[in-house]
Amino acid sequence: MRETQLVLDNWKFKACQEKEWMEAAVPGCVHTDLLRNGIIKDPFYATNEHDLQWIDKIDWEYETQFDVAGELLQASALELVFDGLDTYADVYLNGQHVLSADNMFRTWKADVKSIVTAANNHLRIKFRSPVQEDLPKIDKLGYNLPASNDQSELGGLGAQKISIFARKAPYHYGWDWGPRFVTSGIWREARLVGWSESRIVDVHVLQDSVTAAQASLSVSVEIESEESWSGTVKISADGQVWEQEAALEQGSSIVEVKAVIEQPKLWWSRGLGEAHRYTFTAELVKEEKAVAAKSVRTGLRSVRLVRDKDEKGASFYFELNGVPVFAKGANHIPNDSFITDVTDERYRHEIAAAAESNMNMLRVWGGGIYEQSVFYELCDEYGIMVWQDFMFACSMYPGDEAFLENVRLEAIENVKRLRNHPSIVLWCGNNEIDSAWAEYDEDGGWGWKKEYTKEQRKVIWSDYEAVFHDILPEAVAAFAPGTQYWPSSPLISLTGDINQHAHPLSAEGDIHYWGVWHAVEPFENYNVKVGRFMSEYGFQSFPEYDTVMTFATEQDLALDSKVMRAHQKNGDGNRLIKEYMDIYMNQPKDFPAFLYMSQVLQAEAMKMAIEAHRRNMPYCMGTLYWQMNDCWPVASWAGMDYYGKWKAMQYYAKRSFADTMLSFDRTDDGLVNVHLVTDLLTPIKGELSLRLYDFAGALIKETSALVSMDGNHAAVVSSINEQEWLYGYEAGSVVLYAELVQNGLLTDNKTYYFAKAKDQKLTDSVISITEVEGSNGTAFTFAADALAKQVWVTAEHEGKFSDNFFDLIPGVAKTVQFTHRNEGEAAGKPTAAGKVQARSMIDFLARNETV
Ligand code: BMA
Repeated sequence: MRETQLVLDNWKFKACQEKEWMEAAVPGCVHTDLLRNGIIKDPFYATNEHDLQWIDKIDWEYETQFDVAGELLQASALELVFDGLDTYADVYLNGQHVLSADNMFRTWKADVKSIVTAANNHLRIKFRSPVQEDLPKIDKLGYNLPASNDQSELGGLGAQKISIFARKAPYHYGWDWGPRFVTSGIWREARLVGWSESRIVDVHVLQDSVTAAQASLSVSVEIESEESWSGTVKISADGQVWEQEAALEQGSSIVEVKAVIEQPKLWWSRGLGEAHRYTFTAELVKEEKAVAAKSVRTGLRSVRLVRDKDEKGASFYFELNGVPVFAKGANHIPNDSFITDVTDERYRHEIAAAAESNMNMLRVWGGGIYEQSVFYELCDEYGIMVWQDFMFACSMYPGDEAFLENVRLEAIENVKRLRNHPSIVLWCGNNEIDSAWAEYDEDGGWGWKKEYTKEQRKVIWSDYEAVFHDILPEAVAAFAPGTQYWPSSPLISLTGDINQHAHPLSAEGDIHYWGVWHAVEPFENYNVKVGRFMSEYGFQSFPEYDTVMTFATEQDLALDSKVMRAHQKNGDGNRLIKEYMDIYMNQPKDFPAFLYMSQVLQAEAMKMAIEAHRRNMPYCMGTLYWQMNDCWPVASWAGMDYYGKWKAMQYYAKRSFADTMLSFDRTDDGLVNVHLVTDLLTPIKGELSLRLYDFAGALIKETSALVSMDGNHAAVVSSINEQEWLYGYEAGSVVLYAELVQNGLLTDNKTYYFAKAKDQKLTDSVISITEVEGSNGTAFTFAADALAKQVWVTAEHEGKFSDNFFDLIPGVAKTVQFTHRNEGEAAGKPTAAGKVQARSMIDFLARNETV
């Protein structure tokens, strides 16, 4: 009998102390069920978060009833399977305790063959409060462990940080962009699974060697059998078949089948080629009949993290199918505080946005979850490489035997679950713990060590080493051999001395550069603090007005209002945005204008950082900004807000990540350099034009030249002398425009300003909007009669434009396309935008300011 299953639904839930049952949605959690039943108000609205902290202090229970019919009832093995229980759960079937769970990242199973009956099976799950469960562990340990982002105070727990005890998404306890909602519930599918004789539990396509000529694979098929038997294990893919005779023992066995594909279609990251995927199907054949089957999808590629010593330090880059790839992308956090609210469409919206923004990598950051399978499937499909953290961030963890064993099983299960995804190119132990603790640098790190005695420090560090230097790498080596493991991000390398811990000027390893923002360094430092691989850096902004209005009223629209403060989780955040805005920009005329300007400020900062990193290729080979997305509507470092709306920065990132890009910088002796950067492998040959315009659109000076450059390369292709070009003109009234044309087609263009934004003499400008003929309201051309900066185009319908927040030079028009955001057929296709509006910086400035 083939494996059959019954997905368990029709759940009810209640607080253990209450009598009344209410309807529940599974997968889901207590918070979303309470909201659906009208018991609580929208957790994201105003300051509601503060009033909902009681939920995690009490126990909750879920129950359902189910009948089992036909084949499933006949199955000789019956198993209850939970893909995710959050977190401390006791499960009872027909009154019998069948399992207890204590890790939301693991799968929980129980043999229930002897308990299940044909009708009215009663399944009950009790979720013990994670707070009550873990509070006593602090006393037992004798001290608090550091957990910088755990908002224990908001949760009514004072300084008691309990997040470190639970193998539960760290961000549930709050973060510097996220609310504190410590959920409980059945967060992934629950089902009854039946099988008889034999079944295939897992198929792993191990890629022993992959080149353009040949892929040599070892396909491991994990089989569970009730009795011993012999037969054939058959693998098929793309019309080819490989077979292996097998004599199976009773119980669990692994059969390995060797497979070779000549001239395979390789899996490439976006920009370098097709992200081709193969489906491999494994079958167990007994007496010429297939008795069990399972298919997996994977892509064939070779990937290597290259850390070769060089004259400056050591390289840090990913080599995909033999090609050094410059990694462009962002850090991903969970898309919602209530992860089961994230539909597949929302995942697609995010990954499609990454691809559209010319990214090729996302980092699944360690304070969230090992993502849902759909996330990785989309990354496979769009050619987005994944830097995968294990779920540990900004904290020290306990190291008792039970905890370590729990972590070991969690690591094995997740590595096994995700190992066929070609997108995953690296597993990383944790986020920022090596540098925060800084074991070998007495005065380094975040000051954590000082809180502990010598003996305590010894224990804490050896517990750290057990997890991140032993258990996790062992799980990767054993279950995804050949996959790179990196102990902590950032890190120089595992030297066991002071040279281990990363700092913003390390010439080896990866870097989180937070000098701009947390340490209030000037944006210009992005040009200087460039490492081999920039895995984090960022700058905050506010979401747009419409998003703010989903949680605030007109009365709340002030930076220091209670509501706006509740939607800013970084203590210094609002002050920092103000401070940097005062330095770099003019005064906004009102609060909505402030929101717009905060986005432009962030976008300009990120453009500087990204382009500096790319100009420094191949010294620097990766740039992942903090952060891609939001988990609720909030002021944060995200480029896309909670509703998936692109902030100014997302459009800027799209331009600065363009596979072939022009970029300017200025040397101290007054040269303005035009850099050309390309990630494409084909050489560049084209005409580079430079034009100097005044803000009214008069062409002052022009030059053009043929330029050529190798593929996968960065170089200065032109330099101009600022003084010469500006002679007789005011720096604040002119703009330099560069354009690269290849074979008659525009490859890229960029503008450069000689004066800081504050000193630019903007004037009123009328922006004309013309619908492109025949586009049915989906494409528009914009033109301005005086220079218009950061033109923000909005549409009546929900969706986005192919470009936005761009500068318009009079005479240099711009055409953009509108795509509607909706599910199904029309998704991502051009549709009518409805009424279109265009505003630019001048419209948001306080009029009494220098404009
Ligand atoms: C980095 C991240 C997060 C944090 C962000 C902004 O350190 O790893 O912990 O949200 O900075 O402070």
